[in-house]
Amino acid sequence: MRNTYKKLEVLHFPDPRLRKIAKEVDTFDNSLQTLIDDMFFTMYEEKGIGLAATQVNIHKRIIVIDITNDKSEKIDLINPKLISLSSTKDSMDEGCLSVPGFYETVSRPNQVKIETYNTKGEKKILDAEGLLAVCIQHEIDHLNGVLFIDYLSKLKKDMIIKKLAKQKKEINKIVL
Ligand code: GNR
Ligand code: NI
Repeated sequence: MRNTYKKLEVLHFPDPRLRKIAKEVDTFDNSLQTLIDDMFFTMYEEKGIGLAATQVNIHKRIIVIDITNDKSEKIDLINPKLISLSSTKDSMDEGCLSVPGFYETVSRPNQVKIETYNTKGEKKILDAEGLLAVCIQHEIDHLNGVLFIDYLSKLKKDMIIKKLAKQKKEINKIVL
């Protein structure tokens, strides 16, 4: 473990780089661990419970998650693959570090099983439910260029797009 970490810049919607499809990791080396450490650091700094590499402009299939309040359960997922989804769904309010300030209800399967790799390149199976299951699905979506706002009605999504465009205009006015 190092004692200094890099805070990575998080891309914001509608940045087209958030739509890229991430590629599988094929080399399990020290630089992978370094990237994961920096992703955890960035996620904690931004007060998120998950972060996908896509969000920091790295288009590799890497995810970090910690849904605890005390940074006590770090989960890193490499090349995660959903192998089963429950037919029962649950609705939860979701937010995203790439769509700051917006929280909307999304319905998703409430239990998932994934196949994933650890930093040593060993294959693992993980069963999840509740918030962890939601978070895993939200993050795997990022690796596929999908955002939670894509699940909203056109009306809601358009409203968010309009508000973000307005915010940007206000910021530019101040800068000018
Ligand atoms: O911090 C986050 N909170 C959250 C809440 C409900 C469902 C998903 C999430 S993930 C989000 C961080 C993020 O944007 N990850 O990609
Ligand atoms: Ni997100």
